[in-house]
Amino acid sequence: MTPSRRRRRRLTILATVTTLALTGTTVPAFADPPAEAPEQVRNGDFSDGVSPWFSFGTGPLAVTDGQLCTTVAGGLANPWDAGIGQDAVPLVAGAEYTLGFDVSATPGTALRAVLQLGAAPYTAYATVDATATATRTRVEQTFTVTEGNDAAQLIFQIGGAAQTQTVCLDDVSLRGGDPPEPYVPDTGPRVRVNQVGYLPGGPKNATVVTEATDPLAWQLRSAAGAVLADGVSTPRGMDEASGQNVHSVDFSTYRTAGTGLTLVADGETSHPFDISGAVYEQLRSDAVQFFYAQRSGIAIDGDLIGEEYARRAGHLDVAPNRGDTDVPCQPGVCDYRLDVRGGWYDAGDHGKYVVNGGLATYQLLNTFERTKTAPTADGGAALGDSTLRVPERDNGVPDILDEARWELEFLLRMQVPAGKPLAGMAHHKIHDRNWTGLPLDPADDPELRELHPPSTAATLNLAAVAAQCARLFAPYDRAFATRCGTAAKTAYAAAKANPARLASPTDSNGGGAYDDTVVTDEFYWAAAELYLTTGEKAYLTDLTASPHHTGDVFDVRGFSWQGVAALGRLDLATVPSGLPAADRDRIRASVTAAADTYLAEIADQAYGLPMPGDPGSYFWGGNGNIINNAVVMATAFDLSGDVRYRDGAVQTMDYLLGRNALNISYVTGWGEHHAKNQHSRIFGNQLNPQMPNPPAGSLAGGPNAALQDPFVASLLAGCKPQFCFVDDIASYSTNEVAINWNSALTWIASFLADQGGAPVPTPSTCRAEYVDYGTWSGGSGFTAQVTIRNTGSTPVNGWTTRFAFTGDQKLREAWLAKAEQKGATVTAKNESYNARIAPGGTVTFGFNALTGGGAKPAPGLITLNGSPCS
Ligand code: 9MR
Repeated sequence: MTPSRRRRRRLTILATVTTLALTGTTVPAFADPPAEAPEQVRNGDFSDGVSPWFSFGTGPLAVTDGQLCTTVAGGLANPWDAGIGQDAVPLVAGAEYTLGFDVSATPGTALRAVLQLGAAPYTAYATVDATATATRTRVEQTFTVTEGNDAAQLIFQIGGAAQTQTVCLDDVSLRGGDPPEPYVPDTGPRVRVNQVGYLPGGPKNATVVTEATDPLAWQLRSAAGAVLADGVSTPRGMDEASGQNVHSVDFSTYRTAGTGLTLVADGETSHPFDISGAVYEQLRSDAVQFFYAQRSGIAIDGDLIGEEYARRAGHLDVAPNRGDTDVPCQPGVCDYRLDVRGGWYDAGDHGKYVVNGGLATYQLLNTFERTKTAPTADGGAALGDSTLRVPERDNGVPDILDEARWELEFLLRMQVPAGKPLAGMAHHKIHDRNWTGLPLDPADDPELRELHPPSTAATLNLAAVAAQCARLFAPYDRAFATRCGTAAKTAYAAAKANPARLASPTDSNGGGAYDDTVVTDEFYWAAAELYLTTGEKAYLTDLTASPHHTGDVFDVRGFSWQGVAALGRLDLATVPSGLPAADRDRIRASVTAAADTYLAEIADQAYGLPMPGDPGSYFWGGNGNIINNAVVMATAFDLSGDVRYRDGAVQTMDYLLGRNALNISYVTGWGEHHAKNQHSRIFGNQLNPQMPNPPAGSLAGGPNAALQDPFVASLLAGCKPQFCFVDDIASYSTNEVAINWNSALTWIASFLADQGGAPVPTPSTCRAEYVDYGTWSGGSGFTAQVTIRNTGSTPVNGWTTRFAFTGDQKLREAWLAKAEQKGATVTAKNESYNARIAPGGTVTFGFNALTGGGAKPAPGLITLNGSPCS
């Protein structure tokens, strides 16, 4: 700043600061801080749009002619009943700052800028009072703060005027304090491992960051330091994703269980890890627990998940909440109000979005559905009733279905009621009218909640998961299953009648847009789920006519909420259906072909993850996509029994749990050094020590080379893809929590937990034939017969075979086998007289069953002693 400009500024201060509040912590000063004083406010000129500014008690925040403007109603009781602010402003005790801003208000009002603790007791560190008129004026004030806070809140309190105002701000600046430290992440030892551990029978890989170009000696050491195994590394050269010269280490041949092991190479000792069949057992339950902690509309019970997570019910219209039991639409969108209580908060915000809720619900339901047929899943016992931390424990329903139902009930409420315009469609989302600050307990959110327009994508998400609900809940709650089935059909029909109602990409005030211009994939997914549930030809016709039925749906960069054709494809591959065998085989082959692509990517990447190394492969929420590639590999394993696919899924987890450039586990509470400051209004510990960190098992979004929030835009400029992440609550584009990422984690954690103790199924040595002899008693029951042929070269001595009904079919009695049914899964064991199946020989058993509702195709997957039969 030139001296003359400085003088001009001082004159402005004297001319425009009407009141200088002398609070206990504010000391006025009229000396300029050094000209080079660092800027502490992000996006103060609004050149990047609204973010990271938030507001409360105002109309929508918008950038107009380069200024941030909003409206505020007259007659509010207090100045702090409406405000505009930003979080995570660092203040150093004893340092001098100059706060400056341009402001105008029409017709005109007093306002107050406060630097404060962003949560009760809202300690003020500095306060500047000003008067805004219709003429844009600059306000500047210099002061010393006596109390520091690494992440204070800057708030412009603009409530309390008698008349309604339009307020605009520009060039907001807080100069002073410490220059931002050059950011150097703490990456710990240069030997990068899965910090949690490895399965005894699984792959064991690590990465060493080194200058060395020749192979390095490595040693696997016990907790006491004894050398358990050794070998040499493989130089891999420069890794594109990290910009590092690296070697890889493979110690898969060491299979003995142990704890506190380390890997030593190049003079560095890795973080400790275990080798154990149980490494993923607890993650199965932790990953689901996240959903309970995110529940809206119910008090969170500390006895269930820890006292620090206990909180009041959010958004049940108890003041200051204004939702969600009687929510209006955005102006002009509808003339009715809906009760849309419940569901999960999407992520770090308090929004609830049908699109993303759909994917997350699908994955929880599919985590369960997999257990019905997957050879290693033990019939779902580990996700059954009273196994997880949900308040509905002990109700006779598998706990993972209970958790999914919390969102399903919400999704059903989002459907436009009969008799209203667009009846049967689903509203795209419901959220706060404006972005709120952090942290914020849901029960304290004062913002108006609004329903946004119905969309085709949301409607098809509802159709798809409601169809899943209909078949999966059928054995447990017939009435609920029927309600889901009806909603699914109505939604699908409404989407067909309104195929191009797209959510607006600019509708992102107070919540995410979740816009999507291509909905053919949603149509495919919904048709697939409806067909699998009902067996009805109309849905089969629609899904086979879809370009996605034969197109490549498995992107090398994974799938997420915007592209959901893979969900339909995966379910058509695994859920029993009447699809012609050739088509089913083609679909299954497409899953294994995609898994082959991901395996090739793993082999290419020195950090062993199934994602390319270019910056475009590191995007917002990419950790979810990476896991979803593992889901495809895991499904390929479930279908084929080929352990290369299982190992690909297992190895993907190494990357997420520490084998990466930052040496960080992206799952809270898992691994020596793990992410714990994810962007969240609920888990706001970094901003308010009274609040908790995210619960163990919460997945961070992950490195995002596009640096899409102002915090990382300045902190990490120029980062190599794997370094484009910071464990700071301010970074929503790299480090948020979200239901669709934790649903991917839930799926894979359950799969991985199943691999620990499970014997590795040998590729199939049996062929199964299922013959349905048709219905009797007016259609209420049917008779079927199963024949198993031993296609191996050794006799089978004692057999257990398993298959699953699609919906509510109920086994009545079996002959030539001892059979029982749990949920939809049937297990049949030999009688004493037919225990042996000679090579090339067969056994046959039969049964009578009640038809129930929905489709009753031949089970697509029948296992013999844990191995899938062809
Ligand atoms: O996960 C979403 C990501 O794919 C988008 O690129 C991003 C920007 O539109 O939005 C992400 O979703 C956020 C949503 O919009 C609002 N709630 C938090 C979600 C996770 O960051």
